[in-house]
Amino acid sequence: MSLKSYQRNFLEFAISQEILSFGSFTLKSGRKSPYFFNVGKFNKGSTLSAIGKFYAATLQDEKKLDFDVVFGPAYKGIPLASSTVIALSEQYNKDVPYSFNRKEIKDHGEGGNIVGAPLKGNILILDDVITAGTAIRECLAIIKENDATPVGIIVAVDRQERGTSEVSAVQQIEQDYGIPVMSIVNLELIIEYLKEQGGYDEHLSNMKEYRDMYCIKK
Ligand code: OMP
Repeated sequence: MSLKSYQRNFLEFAISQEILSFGSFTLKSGRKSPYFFNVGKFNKGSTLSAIGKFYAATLQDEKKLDFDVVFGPAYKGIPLASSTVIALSEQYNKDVPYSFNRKEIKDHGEGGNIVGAPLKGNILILDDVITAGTAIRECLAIIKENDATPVGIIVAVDRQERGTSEVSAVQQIEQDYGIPVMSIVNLELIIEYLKEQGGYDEHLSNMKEYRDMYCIKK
């Protein structure tokens, strides 16, 4: 697997903004990880605008998907989906509807728990990170409850971690739902980038150890 230029730019940007950081982090799964991708650090206009462009570039580059609506699950998917549809409109002249869910049911005003474009037709789910796939499976359930059809998923980082079988969480979702899962980068590409840059020896050996323990073998 080799890095494309937008992936290299993305990693340079994410590391410089400390969105991708190295150290010791406890994940939702309880695993102790030597790296973490923190969407909470997209906390100003320039970084949020940049991340939308990276998602949009990946969508342009990856399998051509026929989708009607981009769905950004609450909470972290909301600004990411918003910034991606802005990038699709401004950079690729694609005016894509988008929506997101409320975590709390609203029973007054317009009611319901979907905000934005109606959740109908072919849906592209856009979220931050897939580790075990729990968050994405919850989101797929929301799409199904609304009688819409999930046709693809895009995340910034596929951590390539195994769940209960020998395939990764992403591969398991692709098999279970029959839809593609795209990512701007994955663990393999992050390792590739660190090697290419040099000076990350300690982090690299921790990342490789983690990969051997929890991730799929390429
Ligand atoms: P899964 O639901 O196990 O796929 O974990 C994905 C979620 O974990 C993300 O939506 C984040 O809330 C969180 N997470 C990160 O944000 N960045 C990481 O690098 C790793 C995780 C994580 O806890 O696994």
